[in-house]
Amino acid sequence: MSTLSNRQRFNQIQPPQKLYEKLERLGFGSLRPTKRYAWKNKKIAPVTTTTTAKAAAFQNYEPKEPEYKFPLLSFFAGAKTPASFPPEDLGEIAVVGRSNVGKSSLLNTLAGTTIVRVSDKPGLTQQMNFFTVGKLFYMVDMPGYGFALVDDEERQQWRQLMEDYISNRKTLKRVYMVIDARHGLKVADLDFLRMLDRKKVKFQIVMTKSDIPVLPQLARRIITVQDGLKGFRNAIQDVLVVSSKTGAGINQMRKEILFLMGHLKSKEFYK
Ligand SMILES: Nc1nc2c(ncn2[C@@H]2O[C@H](COP(=O)(O)OP(=O)(O)O)[C@@H](O)[C@H]2O)c(=O)[nH]1
Ligand SMILES: [Mg+2]
Repeated sequence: MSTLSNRQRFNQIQPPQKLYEKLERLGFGSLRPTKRYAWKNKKIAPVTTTTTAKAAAFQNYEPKEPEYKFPLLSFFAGAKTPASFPPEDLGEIAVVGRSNVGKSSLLNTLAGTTIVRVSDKPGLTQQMNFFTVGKLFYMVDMPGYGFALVDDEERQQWRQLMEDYISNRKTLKRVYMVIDARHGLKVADLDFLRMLDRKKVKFQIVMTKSDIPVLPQLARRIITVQDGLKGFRNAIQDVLVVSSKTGAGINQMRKEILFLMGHLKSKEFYK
């Protein structure tokens, strides 16, 4: 029988080297070069002239990702009932998550704007907000769930609206569930994910505020979140890791969304 607390178990997770390498590529910094992480000390290949040395250097060289940008974000419609959803004329992604996890900030950072309302007060997104990204696709900012200050009846109504939307929206390509990198998947999140699974809607987890935990804690959190997704059929197993504050991971998320919406050729995507 294990006598370890959850916290102790969490701290015992040893994230693999390739996860740290991925986080470094995304812009989350790197581990301090201590003995324990000696493998982190490998040097960048020196500039060389002979062909074989050049080839060797090239193997260690990672081409810089192009910078992906979204076209102009504009507010298109706010909806409190299904009757006010805009027509299903473009592909669409929706962002869900608990209140205050950073959904609106994420949409702003993705689009390079400040037009989505961000707040320190939870529960302010009281309707579904549809934004157009140029004429390419819609992004939908959903009301936060698990918000304690609204009464049960109101919460039930929001839940119903979101379920209606998720069940019936033909152009919805993917739901991004935003979670806080410090906390991982909470009961309210799992509950929502089960609903998405029942409705057969593909979803992906986005861990935001990933600038806050120190790197080993962030890496451990990613591992526990991925473990938590194992039972879900409609989960994209890969977790997106981002910070709206520093911009780390944002380029990768833009790239994946543009690809999903059909605006990147697969050749560009898999480069
Ligand atoms: N450090 C940090 N803070 C963030 C990040 N994203 C959002 N926040 C803050 O978290 C709070 C809630 O953000 P908001 O986008 O309104 O959350 P929403 O309720 O899910 O839409 C605000 O005070 C944001 O400034 C992030 O990536 N890093
Ligand atoms: Mg919001």
